[in-house]
Amino acid sequence: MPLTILKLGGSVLTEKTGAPTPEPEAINRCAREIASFHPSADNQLILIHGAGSFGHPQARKHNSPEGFTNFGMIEIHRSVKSLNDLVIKALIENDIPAAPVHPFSYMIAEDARIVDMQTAQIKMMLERGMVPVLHGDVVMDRTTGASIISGDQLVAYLAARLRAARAGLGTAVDGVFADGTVIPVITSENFDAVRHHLRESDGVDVTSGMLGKVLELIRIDIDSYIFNASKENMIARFLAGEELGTRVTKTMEKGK
Ligand code: IP8
Repeated sequence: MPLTILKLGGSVLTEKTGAPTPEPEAINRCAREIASFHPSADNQLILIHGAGSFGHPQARKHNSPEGFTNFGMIEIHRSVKSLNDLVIKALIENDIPAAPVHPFSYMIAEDARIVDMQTAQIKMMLERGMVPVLHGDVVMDRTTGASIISGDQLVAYLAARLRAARAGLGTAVDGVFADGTVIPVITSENFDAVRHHLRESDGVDVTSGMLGKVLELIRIDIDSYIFNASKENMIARFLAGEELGTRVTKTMEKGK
């Protein structure tokens, strides 16, 4: 303890559109910055990454009114798993004991919301100083058969369930913008006033968009930050405890 949860967006790690294309330099830079945090049993870290071009185009291709076919689900999962392999490899090369944890294998959703997830393994990994690395994924869904769970939803779920001290969403933008400037704090108190500035998913992203990110983070009672992980050193600064980008939290009193 304490536990930090960091998500790296798919747009940071991959070329977001078109065929699955990683950004190896960005992946390595992220791994180097994470290494500077020295994750350990006393300084616990869970990493989550988005799918980028390894998941969104595939999910879009296989989405139909009848839901995902078995082979469609398998293709989506295998694709995002191959990005997870690249991330894990870069982390290990930077001396981080990173362990893959695939939501598809042990999570159940209802109507695209997580309802059942085993966390005992994750807790045991953290107690040993390992860094579990999860990702947005396709998962079995009791309502729809199968659904896409974003890394953002995983961040909020795990942060609440494992009582994280801090969470961060590293994106390719500086935070949540209103009229060209970054909004410093969003809480349930000012959410209605800023909501119209938040964009829903663009054409590529099958999940969140900025509105979805804020809606995930605002339900949980800890300080979360939406910041720019594409810029050098921002991940290291977030992990070192700095306030960056937009802070999102449930109520003003809980925040700093
Ligand atoms: O990139 C989406 O996760 P996200 C997961 O965190 C898939 O929204 C498979 C599209």
